[in-house]
Amino acid sequence: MTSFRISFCCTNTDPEPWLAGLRTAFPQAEVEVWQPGVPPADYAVVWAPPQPFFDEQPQLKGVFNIGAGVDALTKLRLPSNAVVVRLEDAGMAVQMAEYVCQGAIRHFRDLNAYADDVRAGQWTFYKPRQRRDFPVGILGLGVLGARVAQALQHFEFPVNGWSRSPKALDGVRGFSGAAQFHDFLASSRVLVNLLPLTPETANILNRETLGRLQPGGYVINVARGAHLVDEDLLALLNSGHLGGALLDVFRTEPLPAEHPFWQHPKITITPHTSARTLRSESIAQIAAKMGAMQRGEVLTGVVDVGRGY
Ligand code: NDP
Ligand code: OXD
Repeated sequence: MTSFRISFCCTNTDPEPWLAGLRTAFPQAEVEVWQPGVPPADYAVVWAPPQPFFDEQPQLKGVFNIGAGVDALTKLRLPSNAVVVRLEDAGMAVQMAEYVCQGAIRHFRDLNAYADDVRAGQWTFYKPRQRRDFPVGILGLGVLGARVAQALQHFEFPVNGWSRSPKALDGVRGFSGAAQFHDFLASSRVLVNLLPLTPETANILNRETLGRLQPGGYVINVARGAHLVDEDLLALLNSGHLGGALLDVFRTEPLPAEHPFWQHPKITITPHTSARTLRSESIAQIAAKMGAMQRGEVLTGVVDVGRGY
């Protein structure tokens, strides 16, 4: 195969192990970290690159995102001929399933309250709850949402799912489109957000939508901070309509020190860690797709930039 150039431009990522992995996968390629002024590349491996990166890359054929969500790319001006490809699972789905299951189970089993009591030296019991009273609604039934739906069923929670197009997943009560959104919310007590961030889904977790969840609802946001209207969540937690929230993603990351989420007794936060990009799995997937692209084969995980995901 003829030589080609791969440019690596990933914010907050140690480049060296990625460069080594990509050079092993493509010994014939020149693989370099992007800096202003370097020669333009044929392929790019990126995470949240700056606009000048694309402005200097008119001949890119493929842009490989080292994450599942592409909202940091779709807000930029992208080269018109480049195909944008995202990670599909690559080891993230099982992490997301374990994270969401632990969050739903901690809430359902009152484990945070037990932990507080034990710290206070108290031996207390809470009344067991009925699983049927805790239907879990998943916003987004894509690669990650479908895996989460499957995992929750092992613990016998009723599971609802909402997607843009209708889906038939075993054991999942499916809802789709705007017409079925309110029914989906009214049928759910725990809400898990696994939507991509697009103009249609920004601010989708707000006072009106979260207010439609069954009383005592619990919100697990593992998608993007800009899906959630922070003040609306706080108002619904403080009014008692919502019982708690587990948040992994925030409008500003790291979450600013003065943000009320840090100290709120009903909110648990984690630092965008629910499903980490795993380097070797990701490089293997990117290498397979880049090879397929060079051979002119059809790829999965190609982003519809106009749609936003
Ligand atoms: P997919 O593209 O596979 O799935 C997206 C799902 O959302 C699809 O079911 C899609 O519907 C649905 N959807 C999109 N737009 C709408 C809409 N307007 N109305 C209703 N449904 C809609 O994505 P993944 O499952 O791979 O990833 C989901 C998100 O998870 C990522 O975009 C990212 O933001 C987040 N993420 C967070 C991580 C973390 O560590 N916190 C790690 C990895 C991802 P349809 O099937 O009909 O197209
Ligand atoms: C992703 C993420 O989108 O880590 O992959 O958030």
